[in-house]
This record gives sequence, structure tokens and C-alpha cells, in this order.
Amino acid sequence: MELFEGSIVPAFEKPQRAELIRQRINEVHLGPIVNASEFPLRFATAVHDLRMVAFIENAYTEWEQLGRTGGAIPYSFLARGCCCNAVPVSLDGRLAYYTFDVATPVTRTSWQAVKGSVDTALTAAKLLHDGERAAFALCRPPGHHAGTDYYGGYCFLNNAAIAVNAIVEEGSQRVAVLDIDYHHGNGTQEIFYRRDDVLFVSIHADPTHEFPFFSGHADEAGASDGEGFNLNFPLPAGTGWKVWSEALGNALSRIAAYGPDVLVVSLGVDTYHGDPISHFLLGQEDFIRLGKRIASLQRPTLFVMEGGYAVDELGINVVNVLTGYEGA
Ligand code: OKP
Ligand code: ZN
Repeated sequence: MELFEGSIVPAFEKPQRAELIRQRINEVHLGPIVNASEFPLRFATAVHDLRMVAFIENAYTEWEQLGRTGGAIPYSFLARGCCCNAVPVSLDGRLAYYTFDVATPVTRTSWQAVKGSVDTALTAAKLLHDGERAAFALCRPPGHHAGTDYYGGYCFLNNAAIAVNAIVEEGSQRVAVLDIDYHHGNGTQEIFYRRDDVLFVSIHADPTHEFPFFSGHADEAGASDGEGFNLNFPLPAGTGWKVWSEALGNALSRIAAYGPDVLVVSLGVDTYHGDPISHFLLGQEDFIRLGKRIASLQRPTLFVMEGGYAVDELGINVVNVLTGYEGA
């Protein structure tokens, strides 16, 4: 369940999303499909605060011990300007400290899904390392809103960022992240904001009007060593393929100039015109075009699943990106 425009509604980010994408992959005989291997948690804690990772793992047990049901969500939040260095002891305090929205409850099965999602991204990264030209990580829950020490926006741990960091540790000099989810990847941006070995480029809804509201503006260019290695393309509601693909062209030019060893695509298809929580107007065939355009970079490419909530067309839209890429 999720609090949406003042009402409690069924969650948009649900297990069925992954099943539908997998079904469509089978239907068109994309593959092979490889099951995720388990990786040590140190890959996650290389990117995230260890205490937050442990908190996510244990929050539901603590919640239950207090006799509560439903999902563990906060009733208050950390306000700006506070002295926020002390992590509270109370469970409600820690929920307030670590998450930034009410749409990301920790439930009995969250940790299994979160760990599985991270392992999926790392398994796909390993396939690239072993020589595959491209791999698709069917991650769920998504990850791009999760930052160093906060989670939210249906995201707990940042699958794409954890994979990127592992790829760099394996010896890549430069990795580019192209985030094409409708929402700005605030977590990924924050994690790599001060680094020049990871270029973050994102095309998304203008945060002046859209979640996550507090990052994704065009003037956010990176800091210290990372200055010039963060590039945002905020676009207005109602953006269709013409304007969106112009931004994509500019994004791809910057990535080509950077010359990454590996490209990681945070793949959200909530840019689809039928998406229930988003306001861009891409059509099903646009996702094929988009996949082709990404392939034109001719870099080893890791696709990491992020958002996309129009479940009836979710499989088609995701697989269109992949077949567009494959066919190019
Ligand atoms: C996750 B991903 C809709 C509220 C939704 C959370 C959105 C999370 C999106 N009015 N808030 O980037 O697809
Ligand atoms: Zn999204």
C-alpha cells in the first residue's frame, strides 16, 4: 500500500512488474536468462552507510517487536538546518532519519528483495566483466533514489551505483551513467557528485514540479574533483519524443566525449505516455528508437531496471529498449 494524493492505494511498485518483464523477455526469446548469484554485502556498503544498510535489514523485525503491522514507515522527517549528526535511538526516529518519503515501507520481505535486487545488478556487471557486450539487470525494487545514507522513492539500495562502483573497483577508469527514468536519480547523483571517474547524466521531469523535488536542476554540475561530471536535463511535463530525444542526443554527445569504458543505463520506462504517476509522452516505438540510439555509443552496456508503472505495457516497453539496442 502507498499513500498517494492523500489516499491509501495499492503500491505502484509491485512484484508483478518484474514477472511481466521476464515474461516478455521469454516471449521474444531475448536472453539467455541468468539467475542472480549472491555477492557479499561489502559491495553495498562500499557505496552506502553501513548503519543504514543494517537498519533496512532489521527495521521490520524491530517494527514487529513493537507490535506493529503494515509496513515500517516514518511519521516525521529530518528537517533542513537541523543538527542531523546524531542518529536517534527510537525506531521512529531512525525511520525519520533514513528515509525521505512515505512511499517506501520496509515490509517482512523487503530485505530479501532489496538484497536480491543488488545481487542482480552485480551479477549483470560480472557478465560484462567476463566479456558480454551488454546485460540487462531485472532489478526490483529500483535503486536510483537511494543515496549514501538515505532511502526513498521505492528505492532502498542503489543497484546501479553499487554496480558502477564494483565496475570501477574491477579496473575501469571511467564509467558513465545514463539515467533515463522519468524521475531524477538523486541518489546516484549524490553518490558520484564529487567523482570524475563516474559521469552521471540524467534526463528527467523538472524537479521544480516533480518528485524528488530537491535535485535534478540543470545547474547541478558536480563538485570538487567531480565538477563537470554531472549533467542534468530537466524537461517539462508533456514532453514527447521530439524534445526528449534532443536531450538524449546532447546526453549521448557528452558521454561519447567522456569516452567511458562502460556505460550503465538506469532504465526507467515511466516516460511512457500511459504511466499512471508520470507526465511524459513517449510511445512504445520510441523505446525501440531509444535503444538504438544508446547502441550507437558502442560501449559495453549494463542496463539496470528502475521505474515504469504502466504494467500492461511494461514488458513491451522495456523489451523494446533492449531489442532496439540489440538490433542496432
Ligand atoms: C521511483 B522511480 C506520485 C508519488 C510517487 C514516488 C515516486 C518514485 C518513483 N505522485 N512518489 O524513479 O520510478
Ligand atoms: Zn521513475
